[in-house]
Amino acid sequence: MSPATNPGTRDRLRIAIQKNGRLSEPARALLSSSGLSWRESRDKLFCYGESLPVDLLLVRDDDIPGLIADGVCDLGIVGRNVLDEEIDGRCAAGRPATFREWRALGFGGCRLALAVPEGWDWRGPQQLAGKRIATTYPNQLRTWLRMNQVEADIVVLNGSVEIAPRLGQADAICDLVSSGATLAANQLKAVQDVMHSEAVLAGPAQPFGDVRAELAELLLRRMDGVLRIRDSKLLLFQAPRDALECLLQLLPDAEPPTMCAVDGADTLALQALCHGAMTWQRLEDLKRAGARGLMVLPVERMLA
Ligand code: PRT
Ligand code: ZN
Repeated sequence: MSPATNPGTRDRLRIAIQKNGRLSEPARALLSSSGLSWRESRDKLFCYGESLPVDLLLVRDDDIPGLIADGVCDLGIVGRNVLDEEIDGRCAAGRPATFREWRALGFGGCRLALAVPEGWDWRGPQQLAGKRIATTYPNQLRTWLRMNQVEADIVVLNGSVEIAPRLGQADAICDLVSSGATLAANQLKAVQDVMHSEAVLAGPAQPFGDVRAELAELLLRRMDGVLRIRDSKLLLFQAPRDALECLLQLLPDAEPPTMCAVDGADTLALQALCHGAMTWQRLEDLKRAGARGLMVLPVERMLA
């Protein structure tokens, strides 16, 4: 059960995911909701697909673009920040990437942002001219600086970027931000977004020429089914017929509901697939508008 390295034709699909980290659990959850199950190798580096011929390679996220480029893996789940950094780097070196983003996956959201000391009065990108900017994303920062016609020094660090200004290594930083707590703890403020990131499915720029094409298509179809209904809920309720118009206005994110008459013709039983959050506030609004017996059910999967 070891991962034979054969970049040519293969009859199994191999997907690289992060071994440990922010994206590992959600990536596994998405793949298992898409119907995959595996047997894990003893060294926990490889998972052999049991339900479908789709195996997993568990790696560091930074290695995923290279593994796809080298044909060791067919697909990968990785942050767009990591993927674009590799793509920008390869373009700058005059060897365009042979892989690309296939799908945005809706988890692992964050942004790559420029941040400066809190005391700075930010007036725009030109303020960075001649300054030193610390980052682990030099290629994307270089692209952004070029687009904004700013000449600045890029200080490449492997980690702990947020403390570089305090250590005197840099004047500003370009780093990932999600809640902003790390910046605040280091007396920095985000002033400019460089890119928005989330986990993405990455794959080759060219289609597969063998059975992997069908497997990838099947997987994408299933993933799309899972992603489409990720925040969706099935709403069941009854309502007087004359309240229908008002109730439907409160459900702008719902698919056209299925209805049937109960108690003669005056009361309707409705079932609607809603794509937005079904909060208590919304349920109370629906109740006030005449809905009764409201029930919110999770939706596990959907095949259109
Ligand atoms: O070991 P390996 O190399 O695989 O893992 P890693 O340590 O490089 O990656 P990991 O697990 O930290 O992150 C994996 C991916 O998660 C990243 O590439 C992003 O796509 C995504 N992601 C989402 C984040 C964040 N949010 C995030 N907040 N990655 C890192 N951070 C860090 C950020 O660098 C900063 O240090 O969290 C800190 C900021 O967080 P806030 O909430 O204080 O703003
Ligand atoms: Zn990493």
